[in-house]
Amino acid sequence: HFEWQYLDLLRQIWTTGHERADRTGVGTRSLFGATMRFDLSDNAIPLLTTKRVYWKAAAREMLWFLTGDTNIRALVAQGVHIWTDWPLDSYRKATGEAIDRDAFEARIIADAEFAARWGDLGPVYGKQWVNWPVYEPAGEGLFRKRPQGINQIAELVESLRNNPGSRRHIFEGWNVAELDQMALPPCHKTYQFFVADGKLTGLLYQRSCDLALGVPFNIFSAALIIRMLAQQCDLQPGELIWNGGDVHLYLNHRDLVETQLAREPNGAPKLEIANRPASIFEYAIDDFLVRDYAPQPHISAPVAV
Ligand code: DHF
Ligand code: TMP
Repeated sequence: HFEWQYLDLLRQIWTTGHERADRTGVGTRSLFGATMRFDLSDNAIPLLTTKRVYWKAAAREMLWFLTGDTNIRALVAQGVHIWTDWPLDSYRKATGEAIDRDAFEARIIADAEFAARWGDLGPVYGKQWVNWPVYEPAGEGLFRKRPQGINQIAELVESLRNNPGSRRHIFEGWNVAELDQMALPPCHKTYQFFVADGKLTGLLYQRSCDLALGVPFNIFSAALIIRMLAQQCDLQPGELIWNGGDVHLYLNHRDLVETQLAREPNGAPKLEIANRPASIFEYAIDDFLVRDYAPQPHISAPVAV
């Protein structure tokens, strides 16, 4: 079962990881450099079965990335809460107000100006993926920003269709010049693709990996974008190769780790894409159907901000 790779990594890091102080103050056990491979043929999707993963939140996040939006308002309006804690933390620190998460989200939805001021994550994933900024000379040593940046995703679709043998099928979130404006520098930062025998394989390089909370979302999302790209380019799905840099478990995830390691994978979830829209930018959440998913109960754990 594909999931043993994940469970083995969970066990290995919990038992032998380097214990380190981290940015959040929580502390982690950490392993540097890990790989998992997932077969995506016959609609197979790497969705964990040893705990319920809210795959629709991950799919909605992926669709939000593809719009280029970086404000959490559109996510919150769809009931997706995974990005709320970072703007909430900035807001609390800036104002000293002891607002709770639900009240903050309610204001983000009710008040567009408030959302514009407090809900933006900066030029993160979506912005870099579909609108990477470009500067052009404006004389006298000055530069101006082009109104429209580079759409890496549109260019990738073109290159997969027209030049499948290329070794340059990449999109990248790590815009060095803008890291300081981002709420968090990209974790899933580089995606590369490979076409052989009519199949599309993707490799994700993730520099920093919260194995318990983030990674279950990240592998599902990476498989999803491979499936969308394959459909748009008339290719079959090949594999997802996930490469982690700093792969860690937060020290306050002990209960999750012990509960999950006491379980065994069950079943083989499938992802069906029910429509083929005219472009990669026109998928809707209802186009995605997960079948044969009967996971074990969700395991909640605190997220380190
Ligand atoms: N910071 C940290 N420390 N870990 C992360 O995984 C992380 N991920 C981010 C932003 N910053 C991060 C964006 N992605 C959850 C999942 C993914 C995600 C952020 C949070 C999460 O909390 N998942 C829980 C609850 C999901 C829900 O209620 O919708 C889970 O159990 O999967
Ligand atoms: P860092 O920027 O100090 O590395 O902290 C980012 C944390 O968020 C780290 O624990 C990794 C985690 N993370 C994921 O695992 N997946 C994600 O998609 C995101 C956004 C963050």
